Amino acid sequence: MSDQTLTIALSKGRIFEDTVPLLEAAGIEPLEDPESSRKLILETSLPNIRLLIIRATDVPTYVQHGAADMGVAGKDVLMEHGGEGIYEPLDLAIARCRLMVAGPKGGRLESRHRLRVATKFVESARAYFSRHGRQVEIIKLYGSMELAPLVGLADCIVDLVDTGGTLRANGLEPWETIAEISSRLIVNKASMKMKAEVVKPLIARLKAAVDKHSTVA
Ligand code: PRT
Ligand code: MG
Repeated sequence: MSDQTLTIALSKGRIFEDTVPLLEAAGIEPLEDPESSRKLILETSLPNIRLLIIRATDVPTYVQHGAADMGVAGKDVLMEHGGEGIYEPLDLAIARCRLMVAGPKGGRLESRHRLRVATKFVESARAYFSRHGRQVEIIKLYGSMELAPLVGLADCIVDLVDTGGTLRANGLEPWETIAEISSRLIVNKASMKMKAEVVKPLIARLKAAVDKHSTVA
């Protein structure tokens, strides 16, 4: 029989917090809290299932290469990664937000020629502006994108927006929506086949948890 232990990759913070109730509904309880423990590998109440705690943007990479069998990642992160070697069987409907173009209040996208766009979502931004036939110069940043238009580094930004509070606090406003974002369950393509006996029932249990959760909410 093949090895039926299962490794699930997750990031700390909002994804971990929103995924734990779904895992618990599927019968999997983490034995430690990553916010208080420094461990990167967490055991669970099921001896054959463990969790890896890694950076959100690294989750698809671990799953693609089979270092984790499964993972939870934002659609934003998956769009940047490209999805090679990965199945995306389930929308977990958690950590929802929008990927948006945003800029200074009262500014307009149409009025500019070669826009300078600051973002960490280089692939999604490039694809979006090219779909709309717009010439842009993409400036790659790793965080605090809101600062870029304020100091003349860029005309606008592409970033995730939830409440809009971060934009407002910096004199910016949303201009256009690129995509509705939620977190997805992802599965390594080989694990889906080789570990079908544990992977498939777990996907089904998580789907039931998501369905139940979304009818309550
Ligand atoms: O923090 P780290 O650099 O390790 O990685 P990360 O920022 O990718 O991880 P994390 O945990 O912050 O986000 C994980 C995932 O949560 C993202 O990939 C998204 O899919 C999802 N998500 C949902 C969000 C938000 N909502 C969100 N609001 N991720 C980030 N934000 C940030 C946004 O970038 C902006 O700075 O919150 C700010 C905007 O929020 P509002 O409410 O002010 O609009
Ligand atoms: Mg963050």
